[in-house]
Amino acid sequence: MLNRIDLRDGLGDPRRLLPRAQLDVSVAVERIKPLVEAVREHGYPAIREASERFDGISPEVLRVPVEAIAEAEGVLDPAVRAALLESIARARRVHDDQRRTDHTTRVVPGGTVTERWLPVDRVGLYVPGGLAMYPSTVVMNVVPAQAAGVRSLVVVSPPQKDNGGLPDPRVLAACALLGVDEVYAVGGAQAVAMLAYGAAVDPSGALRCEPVDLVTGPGNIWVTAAKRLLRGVVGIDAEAGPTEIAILADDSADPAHVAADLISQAEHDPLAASVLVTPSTALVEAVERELARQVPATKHAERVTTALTGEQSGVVLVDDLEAGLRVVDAYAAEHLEIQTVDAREWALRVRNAGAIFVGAWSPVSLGDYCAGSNHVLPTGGCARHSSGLSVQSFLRGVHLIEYTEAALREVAPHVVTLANVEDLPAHGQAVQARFPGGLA
Ligand code: HSO
Ligand code: ZN
Repeated sequence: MLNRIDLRDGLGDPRRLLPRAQLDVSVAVERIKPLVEAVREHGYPAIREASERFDGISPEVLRVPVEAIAEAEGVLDPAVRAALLESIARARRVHDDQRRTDHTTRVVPGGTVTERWLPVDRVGLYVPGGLAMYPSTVVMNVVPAQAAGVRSLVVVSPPQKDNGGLPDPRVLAACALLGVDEVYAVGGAQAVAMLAYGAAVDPSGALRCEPVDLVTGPGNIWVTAAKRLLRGVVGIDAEAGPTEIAILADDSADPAHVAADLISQAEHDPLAASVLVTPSTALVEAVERELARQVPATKHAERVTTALTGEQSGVVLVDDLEAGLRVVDAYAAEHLEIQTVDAREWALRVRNAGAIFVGAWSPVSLGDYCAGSNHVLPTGGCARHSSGLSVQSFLRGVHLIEYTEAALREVAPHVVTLANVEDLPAHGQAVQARFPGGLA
């Protein structure tokens, strides 16, 4: 069922031969421009109109009442509650550990540079609500923001017809468990525009969503397009595309597990990518047999089949694991599993991946929910230059520069020389003015 790409005998450049979902975000950007402009200009009525059009519903008051958030927690299934609390606790353990402390470097006697890590003041966290509901994504956005010390955080999530226009109750319950009380029933590009510009959120204009400084979280192509368009007005995390799993495996891998893991991420989206990279034709045959058995039995078989048979998914046959390593590095998957002998050694040699799942007992699904790691990860090859969401995503490093008179005097001639080389003599003068008696 999987496409086959044969890279054995060094055939071709892996970067060009590997499949990837083709999403044209720039076309989507053009399409949403009028909507974003309308939200900037008119606020509330434009948001309502867009929600009605795209989600088929919109509550009159866009801010979710705190009572509704508390109520959602109250009616939460105890097993779901326990699982979410476990997910939160593990994520907190990891993300609290990522906190950075201020650091002072003594450059010369009397001259220091201190790097201070300051949380962003106010952030907007996008929680999708399309083909699936994502209370786990609330956890993955909120936990690092809170660990970073963000004081004001708001969650936005699309209104659901079957919840009277409020976001999914399990999303609201996750907000309650995390102590988030500012939630808006708004999704899509209109949500990102509301976060960027701020807007009234009720007919009278008494309630408002104030603009945020940073928007994070995954979303569909319209959300991604809005993030791209509004970058600069607000900060954004990486642009999120359809989810991806690559598995580097050898004969030691269990084909039933490999197939199950490929299916697990294909379940997200017909455009999801599932890629197996292996030197073992025996494994490929066994995985195909497993797929033939497991896919028809899975709940979202149609979506999974579309994803697995799409051009973005497939098997890449390589000469050996060394060649496989080059392929997975070129592909830079959002999620990379290593199911080989000596998995950890191979994992440590990987250069490009959003997150690496090492060995037989660390499947991507564990990371999606309960490993403690973050599941908001770079897709589409962005792992070559970007990282997943972490405490760092919500911090800014600010330098404090502190020099004494003697330390400035000592380096002043170099500053003056560099200023003159750039034909910016007033820069040099700003230093010389402090030493009217000359520098010597
Ligand atoms: N695999 C998705 C995250 C997720 N999975 C949420 C289940 N729920 C992108 O990393
Ligand atoms: Zn997932």
